[in-house]
Amino acid sequence: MEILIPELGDFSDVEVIEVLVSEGDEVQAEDPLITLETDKATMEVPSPYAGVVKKLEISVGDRVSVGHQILLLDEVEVQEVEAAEVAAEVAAAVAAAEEPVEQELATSSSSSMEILIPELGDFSDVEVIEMLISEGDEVQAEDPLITLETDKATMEVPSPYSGIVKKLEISVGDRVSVGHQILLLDVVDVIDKVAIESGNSLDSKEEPLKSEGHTDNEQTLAQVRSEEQSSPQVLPAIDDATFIKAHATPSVRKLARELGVDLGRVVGTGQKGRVTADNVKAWVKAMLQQGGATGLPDIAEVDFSSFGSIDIEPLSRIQKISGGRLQASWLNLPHVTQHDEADITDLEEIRQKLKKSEGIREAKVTLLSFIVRACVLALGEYPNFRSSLARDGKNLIKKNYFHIGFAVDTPNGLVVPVIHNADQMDIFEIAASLEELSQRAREGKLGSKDMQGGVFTVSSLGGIGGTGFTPIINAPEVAILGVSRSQFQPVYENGEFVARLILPLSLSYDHRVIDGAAAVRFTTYISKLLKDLDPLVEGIDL
Ligand code: CAO
Repeated sequence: MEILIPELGDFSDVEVIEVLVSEGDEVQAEDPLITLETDKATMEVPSPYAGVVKKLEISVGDRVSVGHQILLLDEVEVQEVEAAEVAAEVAAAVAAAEEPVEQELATSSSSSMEILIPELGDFSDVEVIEMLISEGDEVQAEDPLITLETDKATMEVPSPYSGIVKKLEISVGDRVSVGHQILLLDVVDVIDKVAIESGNSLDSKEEPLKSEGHTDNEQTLAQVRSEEQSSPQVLPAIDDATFIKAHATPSVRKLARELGVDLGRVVGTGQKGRVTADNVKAWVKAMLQQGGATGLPDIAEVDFSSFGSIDIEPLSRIQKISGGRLQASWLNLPHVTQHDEADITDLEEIRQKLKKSEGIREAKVTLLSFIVRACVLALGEYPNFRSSLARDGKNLIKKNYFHIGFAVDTPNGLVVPVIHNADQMDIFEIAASLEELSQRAREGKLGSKDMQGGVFTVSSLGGIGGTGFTPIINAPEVAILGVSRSQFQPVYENGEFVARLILPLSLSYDHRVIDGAAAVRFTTYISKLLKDLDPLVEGIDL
């Protein structure tokens, strides 16, 4: 049977961002098959029938419209779940995502506002299954207030305003429809009459329920539950503010809620950093193995305001993403840092000459350009440094390409753009690439491809200062080179002390993959390249 893209409301030419099934997979009716993304919302297309996927006809990145073939399905048993009904459901979700939902509001007093159930598409008389706030709580605009459940979906209702919950008017088990009062809010910050775009609120949180459980999920769930009984509080509590903002599809959100996973903590490896179901399951497994969020006792929460005045500043999106990744790397990879030094006296002399020789090439040749080139050569000599450990821990994946990431400090946080095929570039091309990528990084104009595919990362703090540091490996890479500030130092040569410009290097490596001897060979090789120069300046007319 050909399974086709159903009616998509006003949308056409929509991008496929995830294919959730593979050939040979058995699917149940209503299992999600693919995820589509418009500029307003992501949506999953469920299977109208149970069966076995015979042949996939689309892949990630394809653009599709109604009637486009998704796959061929071998029917197991045709449980007619009316294709029309499924199509209508998708269309309703899409239509709601497109139209801004105006939140009704009525003023009950000068500062309190009635917050009402917004438009719910085709749904009415829907059950309240979770109250996410209590009286006295402070909420920010778009924080989730309650969770509703129909027989098809769960959805969270966000707050249209920031404020303090004065009085709750509903409770778990109540059945509500559009216009029903949720609570009275003492509004702190009314930014005009806010229209919440449901693409960012309701529909992006719609979570289709699966009629049939996934054995995998059930097993993990059972594991978590039995673990919870023996050691309560294995998983950290869900932070609704970060949960709601996490980049994930509705079914992954649903799975995370079921498992009690704080989605904001899970590092996504899907397209554009999206959290996948596998990420959620792997995170839960890791938590269970470690016996807790970090295997460490939690840090006590302190009411800082009781000691004096405080300000609260939200982290930027980049800080939240990179924070999660850095923590994951720090906790999962056994880091060792090898410190070393390179004599760059002659290199600096040549670099200064190159800088002055106007018109030689466009880009300014920075020290970092030479370091990147030295890393490329060292990675050629020591391939394990451009490998990754397979997830099962049994194989080393060696990469035959030389894409080098480098850390850039931007006003919004740390980002790591990648110079692709740096081995095919001379020093000027590397310099130009560094300049162009760091410029775009600072302007927030990097695309996801600019930050993907790296095999090794360089983090240079030398322009700022420092004598050494411990860089955190950009996992799943296995090593990162930290560079600190060069200084003239006395070096004993031929019976006397001479002033030489010395550059401190700090190589952090994953000790599961690289042993100490290999690490020091690697840094020695880089030091030698930076000192002896020949391979670095090959082809440059000095
Ligand atoms: N030692 C001494 N001086 C150095 C130096 C070093 N290792 N590296 C750079 N400098 C000096 C040079 O004098 C240079 O000027 P000239 O080239 O004109 O002589 C000056 O610093 C400025 O360098 P730059 O900014 O032009 O180039 P860069 O290659 O040093 O830096 C970049 C580029 C993108 C790495 C940098 O802007 C940056 O963002 N660094 C921070 C990275 C970071 O945050 N890492 C930490 C990650 S973990 O939290």
